[in-house]
Parts: sequence; structure tokens; C-alpha cells
Amino acid sequence: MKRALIVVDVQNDFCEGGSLAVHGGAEVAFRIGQLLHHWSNQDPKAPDYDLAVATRDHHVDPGDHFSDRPDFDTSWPVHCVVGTDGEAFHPNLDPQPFDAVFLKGENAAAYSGFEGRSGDGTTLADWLREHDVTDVDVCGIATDYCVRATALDAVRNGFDTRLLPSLCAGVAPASTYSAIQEMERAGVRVT
Ligand code: VGL
Ligand code: ZN
Repeated sequence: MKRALIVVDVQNDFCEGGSLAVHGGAEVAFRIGQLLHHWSNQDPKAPDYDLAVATRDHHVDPGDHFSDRPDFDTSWPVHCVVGTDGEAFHPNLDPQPFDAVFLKGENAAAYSGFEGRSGDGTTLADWLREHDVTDVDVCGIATDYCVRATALDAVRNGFDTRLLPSLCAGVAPASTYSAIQEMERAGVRVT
């Protein structure tokens, strides 16, 4: 049994000052950074993850995922464009001791980290299985979109899945609330 931490989309554009800023994003980046700091220093008070991975929204031309008049549900302002500062990890996410990073959404919307691939083309599900991971904790941005989709796919792929709500930020309160209910119904343990 091995447990991995999955850090979803803690990128500049999803934090204050970014093009799709999520309220509380920079604070969540800071708190995840603190956790990673304790974890990478093998601090006894850190959670005992065997591995830590991150996902990144990584858009080139994702079609109608981008809009000049976004509805903030199925269409969004231009964000996380490959090669821009908005696509980079937020500086509060420090350190970044990830065993792998999974990029998603190059040419179409991809909310779930399980749609992403690492540098050598491995999917998140295959990578976790290759590393004997059975349990995952999911945190990051946004609770009601990419965190939700990633946690639901983790359950579907057979991982024992927990959500860390204190290390998440959501786009809107109502959709964040219903996303948490939906994750719980699907078998995600909300800690
Ligand atoms: C996300 C909206 C658009 C996310 C990504 O990371 O939750 N949200 N693209
Ligand atoms: Zn996106």
C-alpha cells in the first residue's frame, strides 16, 4: 500500500492576479507549499506520502474552453497558455518536490488530471499503478472543476481517495458545495 499526494493546477492564472483568479488560490498555494516543505524535510509532523505529483492546465488551442464572453462553467477567459507566466506554478507553491508532473488540455478542455501525461507520455493512472500507489489525497484548484474531476476519476480508477478541503479553493461557493457532496457520494473521503 502506497499513498500519493496529487496537487491539482496550483498555477498563477488560478490565483489572485491571474486571468482566472480563484478566491483563496494564493493562500492554498502557500499552505500546500508548507505541507510539501515538511514532507520533503521528512518532518515527523508531515503526512507520510510515498510520492507527490502535480497536474497543470496546459493550453495551446483548447477550442471553446476559451471565450471572450465566458460563462465561468463551460467557457473561461484565456488562461494557462503554454509558455506564459500564467501557466507556471504559483511561487507560493514552494518547494516543488514532485516525482512527476502531468500536463493536460493542450487542444481541448481537460479538467481531470487523469487526462494528463507526464514528460514521457505516461498517464496519471498508469504512473500511479507503476509506482504501486493504492491511495491518493487530492488538493489544489479549483475544487468545483479540476479537483472534482480528478478526485472522481481517482475513484473510478480504483484508488482509495481522500479530498483535503482545507488545501482547496473553489470558483463559486454553490458549485463547490455541490461538488463536495458529489465526491462524497462517489466514495471520496472528505477529511
Ligand atoms: C480549471 C477552469 C478551466 C481548473 C481549468 O483547474 O479547475 N478550471 N480550466
Ligand atoms: Zn483550463
